[in-house]
Amino acid sequence: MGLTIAQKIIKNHIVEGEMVVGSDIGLKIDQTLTQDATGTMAYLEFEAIGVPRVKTEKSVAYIDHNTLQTGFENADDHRFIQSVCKKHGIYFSRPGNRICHQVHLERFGKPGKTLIGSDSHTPTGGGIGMLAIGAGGLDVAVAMGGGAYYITMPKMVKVNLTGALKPWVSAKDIILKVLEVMSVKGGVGKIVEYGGEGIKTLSVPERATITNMGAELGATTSIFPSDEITKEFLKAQGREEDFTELSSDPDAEYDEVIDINLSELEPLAACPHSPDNIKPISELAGQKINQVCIGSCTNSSYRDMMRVASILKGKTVADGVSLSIAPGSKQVLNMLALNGALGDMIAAGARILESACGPCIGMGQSPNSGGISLRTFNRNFEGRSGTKDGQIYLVSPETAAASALTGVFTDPTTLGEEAEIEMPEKFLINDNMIIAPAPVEEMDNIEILRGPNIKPYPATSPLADKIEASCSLKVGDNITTDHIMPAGAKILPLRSNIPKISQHCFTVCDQHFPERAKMLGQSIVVGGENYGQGSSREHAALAPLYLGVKAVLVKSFARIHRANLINAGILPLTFVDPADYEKINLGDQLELPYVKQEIMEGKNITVINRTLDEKFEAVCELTDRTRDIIIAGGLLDYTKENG
Ligand code: MIC
Ligand code: SF4
Repeated sequence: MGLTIAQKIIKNHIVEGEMVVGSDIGLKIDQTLTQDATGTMAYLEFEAIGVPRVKTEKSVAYIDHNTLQTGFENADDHRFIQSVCKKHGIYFSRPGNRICHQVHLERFGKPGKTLIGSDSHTPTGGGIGMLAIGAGGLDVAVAMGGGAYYITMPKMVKVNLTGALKPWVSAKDIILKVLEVMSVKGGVGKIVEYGGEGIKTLSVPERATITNMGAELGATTSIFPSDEITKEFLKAQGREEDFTELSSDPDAEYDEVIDINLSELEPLAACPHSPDNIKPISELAGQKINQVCIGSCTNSSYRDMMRVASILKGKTVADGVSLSIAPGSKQVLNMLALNGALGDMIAAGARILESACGPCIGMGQSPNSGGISLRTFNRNFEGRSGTKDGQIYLVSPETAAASALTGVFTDPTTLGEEAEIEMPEKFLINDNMIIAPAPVEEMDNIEILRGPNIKPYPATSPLADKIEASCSLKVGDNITTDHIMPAGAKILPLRSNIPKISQHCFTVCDQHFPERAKMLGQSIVVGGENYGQGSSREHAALAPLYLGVKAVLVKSFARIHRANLINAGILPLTFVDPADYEKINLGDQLELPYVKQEIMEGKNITVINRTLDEKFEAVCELTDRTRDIIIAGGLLDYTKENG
């Protein structure tokens, strides 16, 4: 039987297990990336593992999230990361070099290689034919130390693209369509591969928009073939030698096929508060808006920015609308500055932001109360913008720019003729903001620079024979990591200080959770479907760990968060019968009397609700390896014990 693109890369990198859907496989990792909001913790973990020099082909640390320096904390983290990189063999992308995924695609991504990153949008690299997967910081630390990265062998979905996009319809509209078809949990346990004649019409940055936002499907990753278009992109980046061709075999088998005719697509929006709540722009047209933000790792390529500049040229942003623009990389910003496009944006009244994640992660530009904000980003979860009642719509750069000029939702297809955007034959290449690590002989002389806000990894303990704990929180379906561990300008600087950041844990859902959990000493959190969707932030597991959460009992989990819970030594349990969700209330006394025995024997977990006098079962699906991790009290302890 022929292989899919992802199966070919997996086959070349598998070091443990078998390529059978549903089984645990270990992959050799060629490249890693971290960003600064998850990076400090990842490097503390790397230090704790005790490997002196990274063992990957290339590891890069980016500074792009915590760029607002309203206190010493973020700057201290940046300094810490830089010193770790120098000592331990990691490339350091300085603040100002911009967003990790965009820069990695431009400068380091290689078709056929494996990449894991401590950020859920790492699958952006799938646009260039990499097997690029988002993971928790600890998984990245282990991979930097030469350890394998474990996933459950996913099913394969093919998205077959036919036809060609109409003018003004763009790659963002394709992924919004896929989200409409598959939903935010439709990709769990799957890799999404793009194919069909339609892909030949899409440049690498457009493909990367699609694989980037594949994270919102809950998919393990998304990937495009590596073809002539990939080669041209690499050539324009001065990296033609990094090209290898990669395609699926003609007889490759897919578990699911989705057909999308690009010619039939129209501009779309993901409406509040979920990336799969899709409506055509034509249906929203005419409604007043307050803010437009253009940028993020989804839509800030040279092509996107040139398109925006061409729409804004000679016009003025509508009265009552704030338009902010953050190009995705220094390369893009510099090219716009040199070719005059930046001038067109400034003249139109755009507020040019530092090229970083910025508003996407609530680092400034929170909309006004109840404000309607159109963003070219990938997530519109409640409260993520920093304004609790903000109404965030995710749209293409074309829709965003057109609407910024009119002050109402505007279908860009009404704009008349679309300007031709030429992809440059050669991008502006200047890697002066990437610092290479020190040579091995000098590493011992390098001092690691720590700030007072950088606190160690929280204390863990091996799995106890039984757990007696109250339910400290009961939440519903689709709880995101932004609910569990909110971000934003005020909280993000605490990413390297778990005791402090844990005071904000779940406060979006229940302000009293942190103090209640602490008071209870140990507790259990109960939730619904797709618990933990969104970010890869392991803080959504480490803060609960610090607050004494022993188990999370839900109807179903999102992939990365479930792995992060296991890494933190917190039991990820699912109800055998989802109806049992009703048999627990906030504050109920719960008991897992035989938990360790049951885990060791691979049995269902007995749960007793002492308050309601109910008894039922939960599942804790573990492989041999994850079972040992849970018993050891988390991946760090396990790695220290097992080398
Ligand atoms: C996000 O988009 O939510 C983030 C911020 O990039 C996160 C990582 C983090 O929380 O630091 C992600 O997507 O993994
Ligand atoms: Fe940054 Fe937003 Fe992309 Fe996350 S989704 S990496 S916060 S730009």
